[in-house]
Amino acid sequence: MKNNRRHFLQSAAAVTGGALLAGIAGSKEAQAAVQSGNLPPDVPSWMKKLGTGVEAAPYGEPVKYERDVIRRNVPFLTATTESSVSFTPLQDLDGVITPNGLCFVRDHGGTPVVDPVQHRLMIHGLVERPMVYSMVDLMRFPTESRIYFTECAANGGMDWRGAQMQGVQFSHGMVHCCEWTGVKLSTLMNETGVSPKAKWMLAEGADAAAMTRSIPIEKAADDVLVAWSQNGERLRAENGYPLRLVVPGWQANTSVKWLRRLKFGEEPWETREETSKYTELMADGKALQFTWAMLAKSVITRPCPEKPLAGKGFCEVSGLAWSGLGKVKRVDVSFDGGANWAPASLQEPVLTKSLTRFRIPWEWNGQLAYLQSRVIDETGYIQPTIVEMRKAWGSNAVYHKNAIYTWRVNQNGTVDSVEVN
Ligand SMILES: Nc1nc2c(c(=O)[nH]1)N[C@H]1C(S)=C(S)[C@@H](COP(=O)(O)O)O[C@H]1N2
Ligand SMILES: [Mo]
Repeated sequence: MKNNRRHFLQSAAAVTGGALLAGIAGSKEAQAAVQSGNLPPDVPSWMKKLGTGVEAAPYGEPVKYERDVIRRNVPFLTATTESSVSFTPLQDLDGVITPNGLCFVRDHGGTPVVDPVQHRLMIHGLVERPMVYSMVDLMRFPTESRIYFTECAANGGMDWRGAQMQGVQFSHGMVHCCEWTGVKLSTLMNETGVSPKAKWMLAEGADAAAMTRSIPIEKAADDVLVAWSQNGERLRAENGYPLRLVVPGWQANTSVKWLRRLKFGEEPWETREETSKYTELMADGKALQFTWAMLAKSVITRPCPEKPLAGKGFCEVSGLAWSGLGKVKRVDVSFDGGANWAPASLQEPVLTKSLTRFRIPWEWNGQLAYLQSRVIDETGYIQPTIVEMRKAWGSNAVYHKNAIYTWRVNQNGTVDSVEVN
């Protein structure tokens, strides 16, 4: 184990010298392509005629070669496609922003198609000036754009009792990270004159599930957005068009989509989604309620089962880390199942409650390896091991699993999801 670490440090030093990169050039595919006549020194077929005109794609789509970069679902997870979830293909993404068409979708009653002209947001309860806003009204307020991750509380829940999801798309893909634009909820709270007596806010969606959650007033007044844009364009129907709540760092269930009503009151409403669901049954038979923040988590997205290693030698290990409590401070990576750790580099800027990309160079010697990542956030919270989690949460839990995750790299370069404890 100690030797592994020394080996790692040596290879990282060699990489900065650039010498190892020579080993990457000239893959078998590249050699084969040269034979086809479509690569240098030949002039490829697509250089011999004009390309398509700009009007061919008034709204751009990915090229046909990227057709398998899609959201996917797990048939055994949910009974119907209306109450279901499709997962973000984390293995195919770079950087931290999730493209709109690839953001995981979790619907409890299907995606409604809401007419923005008819849509209204009602604000009432303990307020001085109850209001019903149209989309045109809302869009006249001062706006903000903020980058936040959104993670379903159930992300990773299928692996609570042992590794079973063969792939990062399904083990970690109930998270996305977008630049949201809208009006700060605090602006609307000032505008409607929320009473000092109000301690809670109810948010209700305009879908068939009428998804409804209670949110404490301190959070509502802090960093919550009432958003109509996602990565620069209007929301996608499945992510809440024309209006959604964005509750940074908290379980995504509180980020109510198709937002139609906000009510202020003195007590939580004890809705279905905060009593029979989204509570955590502990070992003693009691349940935790209102487990809001998504605690720090990280995962290596390359390599992973969907992205095996191409060959021995240099390999950049890359992944994502996030914390619902603030910024990512550090990510460590282990190549030997947690015996030794080395710090990864973090892509700047590191933003609060956003996905953060980490990277670390690795020299793979063709041997079995157990890759893990471990995040520490700015509050000092350290991502726990699965053993620590089970000790704290018992074995009934489903939500909020944020344990360190392990990829076993096999000698043939394939990658499996395993549990190390
Ligand atoms: N109105 C409404 N809002 C909702 C839901 C829903 O079913 N209806 N699902 C919630 C859950 S459980 C999650 S994880 C997030 C998912 O957001 P996304 O579909 O934009 O990824 O939306 C939340 N907001
Ligand atoms: Mo969720």
